[in-house]
Amino acid sequence: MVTKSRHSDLDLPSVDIFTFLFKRTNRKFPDSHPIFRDGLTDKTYTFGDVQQFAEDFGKGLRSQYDWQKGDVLAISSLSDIDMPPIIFGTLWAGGTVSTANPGYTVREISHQLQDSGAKCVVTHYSNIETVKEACGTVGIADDHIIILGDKKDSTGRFKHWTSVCDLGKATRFAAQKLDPKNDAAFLVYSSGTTGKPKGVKLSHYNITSNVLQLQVAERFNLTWDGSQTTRDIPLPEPRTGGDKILACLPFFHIYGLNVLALSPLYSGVTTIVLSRFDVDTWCQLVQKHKITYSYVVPPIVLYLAKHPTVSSYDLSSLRMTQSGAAPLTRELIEQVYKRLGIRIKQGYGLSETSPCLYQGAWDSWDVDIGTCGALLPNLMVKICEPFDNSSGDAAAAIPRELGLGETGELHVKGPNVFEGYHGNPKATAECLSSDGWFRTGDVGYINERGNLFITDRVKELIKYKGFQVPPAELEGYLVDFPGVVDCAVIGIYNKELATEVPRAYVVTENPLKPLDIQELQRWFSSRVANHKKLRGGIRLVEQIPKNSSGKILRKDLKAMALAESEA
Ligand code: 4UV
Repeated sequence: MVTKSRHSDLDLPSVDIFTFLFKRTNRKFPDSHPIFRDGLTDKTYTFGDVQQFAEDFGKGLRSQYDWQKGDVLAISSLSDIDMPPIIFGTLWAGGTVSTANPGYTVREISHQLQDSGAKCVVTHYSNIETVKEACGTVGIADDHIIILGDKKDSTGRFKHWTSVCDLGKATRFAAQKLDPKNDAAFLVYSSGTTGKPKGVKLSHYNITSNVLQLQVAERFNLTWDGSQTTRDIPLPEPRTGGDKILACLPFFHIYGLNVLALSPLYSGVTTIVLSRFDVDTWCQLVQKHKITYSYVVPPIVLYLAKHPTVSSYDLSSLRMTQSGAAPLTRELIEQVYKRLGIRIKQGYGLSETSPCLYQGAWDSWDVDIGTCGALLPNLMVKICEPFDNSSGDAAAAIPRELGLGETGELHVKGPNVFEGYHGNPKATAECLSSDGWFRTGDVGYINERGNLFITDRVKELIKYKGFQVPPAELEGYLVDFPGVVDCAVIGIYNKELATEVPRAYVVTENPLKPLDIQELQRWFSSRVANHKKLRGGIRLVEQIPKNSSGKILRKDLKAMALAESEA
């Protein structure tokens, strides 16, 4: 059964992101309105600053690097208020932005630089050695590495981002003409339903649509000046200014990129940027800035429920909090509300959907607690019987549709569904049908109020604290260890951390000569980013369960893990 969103369809403009955000005629807030503020230094960029720096940076790219439409700029950095001008400047110059986790090892970042065909890389000074080495392996010269942060490079080999802006000030270029539905604005990396990370091509139209879909989902509750009177949950008195968002999620992940680095420029909500979450600083900033809204992930919710430090702060300014990127139990949401009076709703989406698909509502927060909320406007959904399509074309295999309340795989269709995987038509065909239906790889059901419950996944993906951990990538590393002949990685849920953690099952060449597990752990940890470490441990097994075509039976391994935990 195909279900349409209960919201009326929006009239979605086909326009590039720069024009959409900076040239719109119905903007209510002035250029001088503060949009991004650094949580630690209080350095602030107004809307006008972001636009000016973006244009300067874009012109600098064109004059300095002969920037052409479609060129890719990669950013490997924690969240920083200098990132939005760089992102919008790259888009202004007709480029595509590819964000990368700064915790990546040289091997991981090299893969993304190579696959995306990046021409330039932006990074923070603290990460320069890793990025430089990775650039060396893919042939990007030092003078195509641009540095963020206060420290300037004295060798002149790297460009500081402000020097690129300075170069832009002196030059005259017009913004590039773009095809919003076909030109890629972002290339973010996701493992999708199977295999290693792939570049998810998100067009300008995908992103602008999702920004507008989100505004409706928040029912225009978020306000820049505190003047609206129709909000579901009033601003705390005195209403000094409007809402304030605390941005503690990384801009390099699609969730933070959309809701924290882009959407505030549309809504005008002042966003306080915290580059690295720690519970004390988060609480201090909520108290200091009277934060009214924060986007979080389930492990942060766990801190709010349990951490002793939290109750020593005044967090009463928080009107709403949204958790997403991984499952969250109703029990934990209720604990937080009971302890602190903080409301938590949930959102659900994927890199491939720009990302938001479902959002909890403000007005029915208490009724819908624990669900992922309702479908955003302009979207259609169907719940289908899960099917194995690893060898085929999503259009050829027609899955059986299920009814309301039945549990199955979620398929969605709408303006924020991606264009396909970069340079990988096979992977695209496995999940995106020719008539636009995208299979998410997530399993769930929809209740009679239209709210979504995610209950499982049919795809391989593991989520550690909201970050993607692709099992196939980890398995690829493990078989390189001397003595390992086969392996499989699964996610197991760790209740104390409120997240999945990866666990490896390993077959050794000679069962009579056991592997040194600690050595394997050390060796493995040096090859992967922190979030991919095998925190669920390594287990030696005689064989990996597989079906007749050699596909790993991960469900059997999950059953083994469950039996072990219950023993
Ligand atoms: O591709 P990705 O890393 O993307 C994300 C996106 C998170 C979002 C998106 C919109 C929101 O409004 C929001 O609050 C959070 O994480 O990973 C996509 C996979 O993450 C799982 C699910 O398996 C997706 O396929 N996931 C995302 N949100 C949820 C979730 C959720 N609320 N509950 C359970 N799993």
